[in-house]
Amino acid sequence: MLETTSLILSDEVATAKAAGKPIVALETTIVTHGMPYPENIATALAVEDIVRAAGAVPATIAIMDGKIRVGLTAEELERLAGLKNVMKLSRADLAFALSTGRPGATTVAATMIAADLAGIRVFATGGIGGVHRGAETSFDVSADLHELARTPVAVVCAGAKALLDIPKTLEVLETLGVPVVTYGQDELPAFWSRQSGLPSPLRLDAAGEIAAFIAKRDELGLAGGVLVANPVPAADEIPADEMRAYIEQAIIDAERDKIRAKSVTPYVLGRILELTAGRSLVTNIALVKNNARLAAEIAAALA
Ligand code: PSU
Repeated sequence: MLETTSLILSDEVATAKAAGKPIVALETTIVTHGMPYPENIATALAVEDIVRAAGAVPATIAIMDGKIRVGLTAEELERLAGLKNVMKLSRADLAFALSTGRPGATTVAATMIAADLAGIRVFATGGIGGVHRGAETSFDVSADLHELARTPVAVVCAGAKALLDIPKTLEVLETLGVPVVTYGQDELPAFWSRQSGLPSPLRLDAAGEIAAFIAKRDELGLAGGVLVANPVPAADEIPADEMRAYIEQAIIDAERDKIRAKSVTPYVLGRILELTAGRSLVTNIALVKNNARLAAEIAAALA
């Protein structure tokens, strides 16, 4: 582990590290920018319990009081969710939050950086950022993709969020040398839906196989992480045919309201929540829990 004065591990995480127990990193942008209150807190705590029940230790990451906190108490999570002006942090501004003392939630990119500093290899989230629709003119490509290319953390997600341009997201991941492994099916999942219409570049059917793949990449000294795409359980999905109209409407609304850069994803997620009358949130919660379970199994197989 890289010890820095900016990094603080909770007692639970520090004890797990010392004992060589499996640890799963969890992000906080989903709490502050991805889900409404109080479902955000309830989900974050439930996800931690799922990780524990699967035999691993959760490490929820955020920037508070000028420190990277790896492992938060329920009270600290509540405090973070209740703060105004919490920054949505990525690689570019993580250190800014530390130097200015501003509170910050970590995106996939910033959570990977913090997890790597803390020596944590596996991270569960909902969906990664990617290439936005219209990126050929806006150039809006999430820093999550470049982080996956350079930081050795396996990210378990339910695919790229379907509001993105998924074919272009896959192309960029391929160019960057990031392996995309779908768990248990041939087709890449699309966050709220099990189907994306696109074949997954790679497929594995067991956590142990995913751990073995990660270990082989380490042996070869390959930089970067692995993206694991875990389809939302069938009982919880919103089929892709049905999601399409909601997503298109939400994107039209975002353009009308001139939403740009970091605000696009939170805005579109919020609009889709309204358009689906809350169903998208139920699906989002289910897929995050499902990802936490698989991440804990992968972490246990690696440990
Ligand atoms: N997963 C969810 N909801 C979210 C996110 C992930 O279920 O809100 C967050 C992650 O932190 C991811 C971010 O890094 O959305 C992507 O933001 P952008 O598209 O602006 O890069």
